[in-house]
Amino acid sequence: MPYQLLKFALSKKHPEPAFFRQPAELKPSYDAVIIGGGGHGLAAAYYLAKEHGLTNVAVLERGYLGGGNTGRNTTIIRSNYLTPEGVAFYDASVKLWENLSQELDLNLFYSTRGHFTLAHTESAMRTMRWRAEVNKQMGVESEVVGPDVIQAAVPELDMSCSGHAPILGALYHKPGSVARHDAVAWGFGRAASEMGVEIFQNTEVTGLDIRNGRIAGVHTSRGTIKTGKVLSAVAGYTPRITKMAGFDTPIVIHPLQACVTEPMKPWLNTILVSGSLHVYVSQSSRGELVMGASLDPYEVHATRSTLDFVEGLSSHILDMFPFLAGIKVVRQWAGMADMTPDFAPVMGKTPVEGLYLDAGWGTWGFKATPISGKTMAHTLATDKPHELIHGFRLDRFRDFELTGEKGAASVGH
Ligand code: FAD
Ligand code: PYC
Repeated sequence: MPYQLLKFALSKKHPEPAFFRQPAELKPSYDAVIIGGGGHGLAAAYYLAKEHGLTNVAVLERGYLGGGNTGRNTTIIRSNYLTPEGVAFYDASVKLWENLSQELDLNLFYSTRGHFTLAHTESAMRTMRWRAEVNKQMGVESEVVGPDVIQAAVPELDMSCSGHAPILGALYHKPGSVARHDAVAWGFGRAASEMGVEIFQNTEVTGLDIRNGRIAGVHTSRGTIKTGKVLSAVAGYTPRITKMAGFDTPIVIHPLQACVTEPMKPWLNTILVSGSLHVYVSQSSRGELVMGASLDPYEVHATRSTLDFVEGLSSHILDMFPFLAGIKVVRQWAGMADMTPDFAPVMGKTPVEGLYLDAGWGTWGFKATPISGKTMAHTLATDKPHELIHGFRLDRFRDFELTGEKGAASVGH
């Protein structure tokens, strides 16, 4: 078997097809440049080419595709948000997700499991009722359910959480799903590349060329490019880009950590979140439990992991599932979450003409990948913000018109 594999790998007769074209050199100019080869940047490139015929586009990625938060998240997809702006936006994303494997001709392992947000206090129950009402009003399937429904869905769950935090009920959101994160980056990248978009890995944007308040080009580790349109989709690196552009946003960077256990036989067929215990957990198609907790409480621009995190998370997971006591955590990692004060993203135009921002994705942006790509492509191509992103404009902080989504974040803060 290893010999066969080696033979295949070295064979010139059956080379693996490259996922996307890798041009040797940057062109001197492009119609648009996208900074960041995560899901959002690549999705924007895809929709720019597909829906607006803009293909003279370069995507510049300082590392490798999907190596940022796209490849580090726990892949929860849902639209059970709190504000009408949020619900409409994430619902449009879920609708795109449902057909994305077919559209990109790549199996994204999109798996609809249902999503329970557990409530352990009366005030949490009140928020669940509020979310359920907003969701239903907007045609999104969410309902408040009692302990019997939760126990029937997850018989292994200790409903008293070892006596520490008895579960009173939950918000149940039937469309809640998970997907394979790195495939999302590859799928959008491949499809964009097939339409003519050029993707450059190991290519870092080091400066912006701004003349008379307009973007004129970008400086990169491989030379300078002229362009009149730049989209920054760099998540945890956003403050570095806005510093280059000479304006500020209220985004701060906090690490968010996650981990997986060794594989087990399938037993958890849904997605469980507990804001009070700071836990979210699902079981991957490989049988691992994929788990995360709250943000690290201080601003750090790094992706280091801590023992503190695994200890805290494990103790809460064991409150919920004492039978997991002998199961090993086999991997842990972190991403840099670009947090906003109202837990909604920052999307659209900036004080620099021709420079657009897709940022503030904090702990919630994976589910938004397709719709952020589609709406940012529209915004870039037409120079008019897409109607779905009005609630996410940068100016809302100046105008005191926040889009408060904190009550719908899965992650404790
Ligand atoms: P990224 O994937 O981070 O891509 C940005 C890219 O820009 C990076 O690859 C980076 O290398 C590149 N870059 C940066 N600076 C430069 C430069 N100067 N030049 C060139 N390239 C540059 N969201 C959910 O919806 N559900 C979840 O369950 C969930 N869980 C999460 C769990 C964890 C542990 C973390 C960290 C995040 C989680 N998120 C979740 C959030 C989600 O992962 C992100 O919001 C989303 O992936 C952001 O995608 P992106 O494409 O904007 O950014
Ligand atoms: O947005 O659903 C979410 C989420 C879960 C874990 C991190 N983010």
